[in-house]
Amino acid sequence: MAEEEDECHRRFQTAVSVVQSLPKHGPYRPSYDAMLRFYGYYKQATCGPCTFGRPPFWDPVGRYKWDAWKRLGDMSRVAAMAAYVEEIKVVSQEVINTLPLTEGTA
Ligand code: ST9
Repeated sequence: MAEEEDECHRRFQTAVSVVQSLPKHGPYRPSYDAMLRFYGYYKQATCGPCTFGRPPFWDPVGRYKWDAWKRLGDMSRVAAMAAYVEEIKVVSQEVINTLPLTEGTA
C-alpha cells in the first residue's frame, strides 16, 4: 500500500512539473473548466480540504478557484493526486487528437 502511495506521489510530482514548465501561451489553450479542475486537485493534494471562507463577490476569480477546491470536500490527498494525473492523461490525449503535431507547433 505504501509503495502504491509513493508511486502515486511520484506521478503527481511529475505531472505538476510538466504543468508548471509549460509556457503561458502556446498552440494549446486549456479551457477554464480544465484549469479549474487542475487547480482544485492540486490544492486538495498539496493542502488537503479547503477550510477557508469563500472570497468576496469582488474577487470572481478567487471564487471560481475556491469553488473548484471546495467541491472536492474530504477527498484524500492521494485520491486528489491520482485525479490530477488522470486529468493530465485526458488533456494530453486531447492535445494529441486536436493539435497538428508538425514542426510549426513544436
Ligand atoms: C502549449 C504547449 O500550448 C503544447 C501543449 C502541451 C500539452 C501537454 C499536456 C499537459 C496539459 C496541461 C494543461 C494545463 C492546465 C493547467 C492549469 C493550472 C491552473 N497545477 O506559484 P504560482 C496554483 S502550452 C495546478 O504563482 P506560477 C497555485 O496554487 C500553452 N495549480 O504559479 C496558485 O494558486 P493559489 C498552455 C497550480 O508558477 C496559482 O496556481 N499553457 C500548479 O506562476 C499560481 O501559483 C498552460 O496551460 C499546478 N501544477 O504558475 C500553462 N502550480 O495562489 C500551464 C501552482 O490560489 N501552467 N498552482 O494557491 C500555468 O499556468 C502555470 O505554470 C501555473 C503556475 C498556474 C500552473
